[in-house]
Amino acid sequence: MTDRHDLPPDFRWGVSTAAYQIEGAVDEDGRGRSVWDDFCDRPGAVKGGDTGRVACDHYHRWPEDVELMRGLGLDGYRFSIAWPRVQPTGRGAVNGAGLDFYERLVDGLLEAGITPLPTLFHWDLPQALEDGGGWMQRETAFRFAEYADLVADRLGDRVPAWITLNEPFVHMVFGYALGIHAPGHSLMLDALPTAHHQLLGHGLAAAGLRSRGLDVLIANNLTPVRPASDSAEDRAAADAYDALHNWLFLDPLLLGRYPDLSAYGVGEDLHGAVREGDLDLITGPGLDGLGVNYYNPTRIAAPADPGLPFTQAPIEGVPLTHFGWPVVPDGLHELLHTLRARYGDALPPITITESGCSTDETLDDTFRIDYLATHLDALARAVADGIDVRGYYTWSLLDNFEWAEGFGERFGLVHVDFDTQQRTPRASYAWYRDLIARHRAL
Ligand code: GBH
Repeated sequence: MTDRHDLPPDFRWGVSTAAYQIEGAVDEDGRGRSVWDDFCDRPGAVKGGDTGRVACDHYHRWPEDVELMRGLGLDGYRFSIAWPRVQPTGRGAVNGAGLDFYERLVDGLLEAGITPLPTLFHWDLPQALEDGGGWMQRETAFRFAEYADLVADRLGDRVPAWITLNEPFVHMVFGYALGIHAPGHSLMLDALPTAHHQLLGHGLAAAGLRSRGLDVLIANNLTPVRPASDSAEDRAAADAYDALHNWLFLDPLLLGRYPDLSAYGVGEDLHGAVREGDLDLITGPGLDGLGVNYYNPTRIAAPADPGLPFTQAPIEGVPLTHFGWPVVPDGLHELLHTLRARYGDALPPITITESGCSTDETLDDTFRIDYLATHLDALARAVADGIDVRGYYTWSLLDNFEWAEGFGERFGLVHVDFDTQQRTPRASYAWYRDLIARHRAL
């Protein structure tokens, strides 16, 4: 077991969650409906018919959850704010009772010595905005900035750093291209305007936050892309995938331009979504940090049939998580190097805003401990190589509503019994707590 003396003394330790996955209380205190409420009502949309209606009941049990965090000795807690609690229809006056909840949570965290790191959008768009086209509509970007402003009005005096969006790639692909997540559209490449509108929303919100002296991050799920072979076809396919998954959501932020998507037959205006001056709005505010959600690398081969310029190939010979995702800690090291090589001085300091794995219900989760330990080894090697990584937030504190998988995939340091809401720390909870304590003592 390592003491992580290889990470800087001010390295920050955290855990991550998201509103719809833990809060429950979907009808309380004036909360409006989100796209996930509607999506969960669709027969067959979520495994087992599970919904986030109650989830971990965190809306009521947050004091107990903050105590669990205090027990870990965390520096930071990344959670998300549910837009429909703040603005039930995504526009107009603030719902004070909704913001009160986050104010109680923020004050409880601060009192426990934990810095809140809120994400403003973790996929739970107000359904009323979706009824008007959701992120396919440019208008949604402006509504998002207005909402960000309202939240910052209330909490900006106590919360130093903010994450605008969580994983805009996953939201675009699962939500709008493939129909696996809410709002459940299967637009394939026609979903590309949602990339631009999310990034525009980020830029507009970031301008407001930064003008208040607040730090702004975005949390992207990034994956090192590996060609299935050395063939020119596989390499071209891998480049095409890389552009869509990674660079579409970073180049505009850090380089002020969209990557080449010609392999998709798509021009730099992303189906006409990009207007004159938009890239300045996206790049202009700047980023104080880049949040990286890392789960696994992606292996890509030439397309099996025409339609998309790539096909995903399995990664073999490595352990798989309960979810079936390959465990490749080295991919994190590789990814961090790729980011530095691509962006150089334009790369802001990095925080790992999600990293973790699902297991079965076991409390003796040595699989998770190994996962975290080996990923921290890979991270520490990148830090030793001179890459500026400031913190590590594990996904997740609690077992929770894992989107289309329902409650079947468990990512928690803490086990949750969804019948009784009993929380039981797993072995990984004690391991993480001790790791943090030893790092502090160095
Ligand atoms: C994140 O998404 C979310 O932010 C969070 O809400 C969620 O609960 C958590 O992760 C766990 O899922 O096909 O084997 O290559 C993660 C997005 C997209 C990461 C699919 C892994 C592919 C696995 N994920 N991806 S594989």
